[in-house]
Amino acid sequence: SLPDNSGDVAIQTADPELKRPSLFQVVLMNDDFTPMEFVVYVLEQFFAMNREKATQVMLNVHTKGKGICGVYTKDIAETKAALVNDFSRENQHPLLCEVEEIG
Ligand code: NFA
Repeated sequence: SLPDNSGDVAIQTADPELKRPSLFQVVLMNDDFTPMEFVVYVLEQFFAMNREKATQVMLNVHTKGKGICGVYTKDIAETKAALVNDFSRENQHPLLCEVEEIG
């Protein structure tokens, strides 16, 4: 038998505009107590950095006071920051991860 052609089919006429999502930086804050090796471990595990990159970012946070770990959409940035903060708290370190909207 022939295929059924009777169903309604919506035809797209104009270009739908896709708006780019707002971007958010996940930022790590320096403190006096969290061990450097813990910060490097966090950057490797939660932000997929290799040892060299993680060490570079950790030292940047240590000397400048804060530093960017990555740039994501809102939900992903907030989830990453919450996972890092939970992990730091579980390990009794004061390490703080924040989310900042990019201007
Ligand atoms: N300042 C911490 C120390 O001297 C290391 C650190 C780096 C902490 C980056 C937080 C973020 N042990």
